[in-house]
Amino acid sequence: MDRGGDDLKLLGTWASPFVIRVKLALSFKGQSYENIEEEDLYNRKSELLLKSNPVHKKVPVLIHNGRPVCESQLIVQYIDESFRNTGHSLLPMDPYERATSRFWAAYIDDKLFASVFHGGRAKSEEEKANALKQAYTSVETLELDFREYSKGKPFFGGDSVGYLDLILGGMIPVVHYIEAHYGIKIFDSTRSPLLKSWMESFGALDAAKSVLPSVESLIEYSKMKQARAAASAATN
Ligand SMILES: N[C@@H](CCC(=O)N[C@@H](CS)C(=O)NCC(=O)O)C(=O)O
Repeated sequence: MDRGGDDLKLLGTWASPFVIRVKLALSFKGQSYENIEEEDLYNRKSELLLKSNPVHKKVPVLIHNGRPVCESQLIVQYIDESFRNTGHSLLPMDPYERATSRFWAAYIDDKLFASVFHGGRAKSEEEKANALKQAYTSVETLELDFREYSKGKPFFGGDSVGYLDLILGGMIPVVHYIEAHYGIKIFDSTRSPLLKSWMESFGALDAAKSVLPSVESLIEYSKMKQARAAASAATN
């Protein structure tokens, strides 16, 4: 990988779907970077994060030659535009198709990701069931979009990976984790056969495999977080 005089630093936490999508973009564009892990994102944010993303104070932040770029969807677009000559283009060239890609990226975060996230934090079984229902509805809508978008090809980008593949690709580890931990299949062969095979094809690509954390590491991480929360509840 050639840094080509570009200094890239990525502030993140390894399990975050938002951070993973940025890592995927850097990987598919063949860019190396310095990975800076926030040690304790929810209790003590680093000075670098507070200085780089003073508005939201969230990861990921990509620092390119000293200048921070925030918000994962915008970072992926920035990477695509900044490294036009390496790898292939992620967003389509046609303005209408670009707008449509951005529309579906927002849908993935605002509907699918949001319901999965709420399901994980639900306080009651009813809340959990509602979140899951919402997630399935979003998956069905996205399946229809994928059918139209991919035109029988394996990826949202057609024969090669594009913007939406990376945006949704960041969620793959959490989808595997939910299946392993709760026995819930977010993408399955009845509701979303195309997305299920998309997930398998995408996850098998070298540029994705080198980035996506394993389900085992996420299970360990979640156990560690639960133990930490229990310990802090016991001392308070
Ligand atoms: N919309 C943001 C969401 C980023 C986000 O929620 N990051 C989480 C980690 S997964 C975070 O930094 N949370 C810290 C906090 O909420 O204080 C993006 O796409 O970058």
